[in-house]
Amino acid sequence: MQVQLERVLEQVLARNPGEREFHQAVTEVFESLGPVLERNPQYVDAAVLERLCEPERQIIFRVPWVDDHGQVRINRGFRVEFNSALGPYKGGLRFHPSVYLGIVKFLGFEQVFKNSLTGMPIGGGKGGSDFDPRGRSAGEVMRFCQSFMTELYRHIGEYTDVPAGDIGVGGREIGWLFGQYKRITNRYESGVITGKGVTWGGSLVRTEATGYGTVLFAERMLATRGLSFDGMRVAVSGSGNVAIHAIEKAQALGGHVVACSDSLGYVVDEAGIDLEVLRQVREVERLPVAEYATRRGGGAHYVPSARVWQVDAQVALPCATQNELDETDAKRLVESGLLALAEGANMPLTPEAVALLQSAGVLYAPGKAANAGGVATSALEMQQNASRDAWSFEHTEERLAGIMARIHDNCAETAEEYGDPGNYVLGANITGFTKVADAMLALGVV
Ligand code: NDP
Ligand code: 2IT
Repeated sequence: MQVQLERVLEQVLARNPGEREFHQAVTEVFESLGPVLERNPQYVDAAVLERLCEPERQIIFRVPWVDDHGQVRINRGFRVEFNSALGPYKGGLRFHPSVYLGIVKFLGFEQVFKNSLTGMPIGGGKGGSDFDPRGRSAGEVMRFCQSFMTELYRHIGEYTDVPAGDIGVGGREIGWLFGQYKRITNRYESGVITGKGVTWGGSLVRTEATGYGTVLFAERMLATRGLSFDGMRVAVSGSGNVAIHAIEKAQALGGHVVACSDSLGYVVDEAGIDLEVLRQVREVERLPVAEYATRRGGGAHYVPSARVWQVDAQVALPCATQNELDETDAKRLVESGLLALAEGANMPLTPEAVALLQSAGVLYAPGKAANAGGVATSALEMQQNASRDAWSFEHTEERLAGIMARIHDNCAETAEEYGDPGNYVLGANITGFTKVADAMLALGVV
C-alpha cells in the first residue's frame, strides 16, 4: 500500500510544480493513510486519492481597482473549489501579498478534511487574493472587495460554494463582499457567505469561534493527562481574530497568557496580556502590536523582527500563519517546558517541528482538528440562515463546545484504533479522510 501512496504522491508533486505548501499539506496527510488503505482496498480501486488531490474546479481571475490617487491597480483573485462530496464548497478568503495558487490549494485541501471532521454537511474550498490590505484606506479596501465580488459572485451560492473570512478578511470585508453580491444579484441570500454581522444574518459566536474552539480542544487534550489551563503559562502567536479570541478563552479558563505577536515582532507582558488594550490597538486602530507595549508602559516590552517562540511557555497556541514555527523553535519550546500545542492557524508548524514535538511526548493538536470551530460555526450560521432563525450566544457556544469535544474524541479514538494512542495527526487525518472517501464512493466517479 505504501507503494500506491508513494506513486500518487509523486504524481501530485509533478502535476503541481512549485506549489510548496500544497505539497507539504498533501504529504502530511498521505503519511497517515497507509493503514486505512490496507483495510479498505476499495478506496484504491476507485482512485479516491487521485481524485481528492485534484480540485473539482479552480478559478483564477483579474481584480482591477482604482487607488486613492486615481491609479489603476491589478491583483489576482482565486477560488479553488476542492471537494463537494459532503456539501457545498466551504472555506475562507485570504487577502495577503503571499497568496498564490499553492497557498490557496494547501488551504483548500486542509479544509476538505477539517470540514469532514466537524460532522457538518460542508465540502471544502478556499480563495483569496494577493491584495495587500496593509496601509490601504477603508475606501480602497471596499473598492477592492467590490471588484473581487464582481467576478466571484457567479461562482458562489448557498448550495454551491459559501466563502467566509481568513487572514486579511474580517467582518468589515465580509460586509463589503456581501453588499456587492446582494447588489449584483438583487437577492438577499444570507446563506451565500458566513461571518456576517449579527444584525444582518450573522451568527453569534462566529467571530469568537476559531480561537475559542482551539482552546476548548486544547483543554480536552490537556485533560487526557489530568492537566488544565488553570495557572498554565501560555504563548500565542498573531494578534488577529483567532489569536485574540484564543487569548480570551485561555484567560477565562485560568491560563496566564504572557505573549502575542504580529508579522513585525512580539510583545511580552508578564502581568498577563491586557485584552482591552490589545483590542483597542489591533481591532479598533489597526496598529502594529508594538503599540501595545508602548501603551502598557514599563510592564510590557516589544521585541522587533523575532518570533514569539523565544518566550518560555507550557502551552503554545500558534494563531498567525503557515510555517511560522520551525524545528529550532520547537526544540527551544520543549526545553522551556512545553506540555501542549494546539494550532489555531492552518499548518503553522513545519513537518520537522511536528516530528520533534511528537517524539518529545508533547500533546500536539493539528489545525484541521483544533481550529475547526470557526468553520463549524459557519455551518451553524448557514443553518440559522436556512431556517431564518437567530440563536442565543449561550446556545451557539454550547453547540460549538459539543462539536469540539466530539472532534477531539473522534480523533483520539481513531488514533487508538489504529494503534497509536495520543497521535492526533493520525486520528484527524484518518477520521477526516474516511468520511469524505466513503461519500465519494457512494456518489460514483464524478
Ligand atoms: P487575521 O488577519 O485576523 O490575523 C492574522 C494575524 O497573523 C496577524 O496578527 C498577522 O500580523 C499575523 N500574520 C499574518 N501573516 C503573517 C506572516 N506571514 N508572518 C507573521 N505573522 C503573520 O487572520 P485570522 O486570525 O483570521 O487567521 C489567523 C490564522 O488562523 C490563519 O492561518 C488562518 O488561516 C487561520 N484560521 C482562521 C479562521 C478564521 O475563522 N478566521 C478559521 C481557521 C483557521 P500582521 O497584522 O502584522 O500581518
Ligand atoms: O481556515 C478556516 O477554516 C477558515 N478560515 C474559516 C472558513 C469558514 O468557512 O468559516
